[in-house]
Amino acid sequence: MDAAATLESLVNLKARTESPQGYSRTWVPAEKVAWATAFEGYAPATYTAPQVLENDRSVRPGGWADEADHVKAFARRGAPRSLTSRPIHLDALGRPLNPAGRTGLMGRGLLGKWGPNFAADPIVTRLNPHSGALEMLAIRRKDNGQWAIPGGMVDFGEDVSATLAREFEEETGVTLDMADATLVYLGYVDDPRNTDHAWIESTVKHKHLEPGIASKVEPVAGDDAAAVQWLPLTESNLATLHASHGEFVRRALAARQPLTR
Ligand code: RP5
Repeated sequence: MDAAATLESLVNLKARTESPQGYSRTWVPAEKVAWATAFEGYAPATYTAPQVLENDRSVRPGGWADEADHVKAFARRGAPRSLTSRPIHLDALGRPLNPAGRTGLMGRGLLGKWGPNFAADPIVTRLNPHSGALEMLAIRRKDNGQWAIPGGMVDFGEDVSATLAREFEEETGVTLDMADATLVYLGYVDDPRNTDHAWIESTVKHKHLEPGIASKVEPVAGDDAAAVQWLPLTESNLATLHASHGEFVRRALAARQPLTR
């Protein structure tokens, strides 16, 4: 399987139809999502959340966001580059354009960086010791109440394999070596926070726990999670996972070897 195969074909379903607090999206019909398709009068609002502006790392030590001025940000850290190695196109003002097309909102919204914001998503599965059902250790997100892979954002300068293990531990309380996990996806995430100028790209890895290891796992929800549990990977659960997480799990399961109890 091509781990870098993109999910841009989802035409920003969640990035057009879900609006976190502060977002006021212009409606973009599916057939007008592609930048190559003319959309006369398309002039959505511009929004960058106050907490993003407060975390401008050029003025705040330890800040996690770019400067408000994208030209200054790129002068400091270089032009934005995608995990997929595909070129990132710029608009007339030099702002990076969402590779999946229009979202109905300009600016960075809740995302710190102009262009791609890198995340890491650890999919950890087991077979239920009683029912034999395949399950994933999942968290319920505090921001939208949806079940999700316990992933998170890559810190400045952090190695992505360190992010996978760190986020998994922060969200679930479980320490796990992710070095031998299998890469299942690399690229665009249809996240509700995406805008025309800022979006999430993730490195997704899968690790299946054998019964001896899985039985020792004692999950506890971290500060960022409302709840944590072994979630049965039924079609209905996959369909309601946060962002593109259902598709990530489908890809992980399609790539796996047959599992034994
Ligand atoms: C998702 O948001 C990514 O796939 C990742 O799971 C997550 C990162 O954002 P936070 O959990 O840090 O808010 O789209």
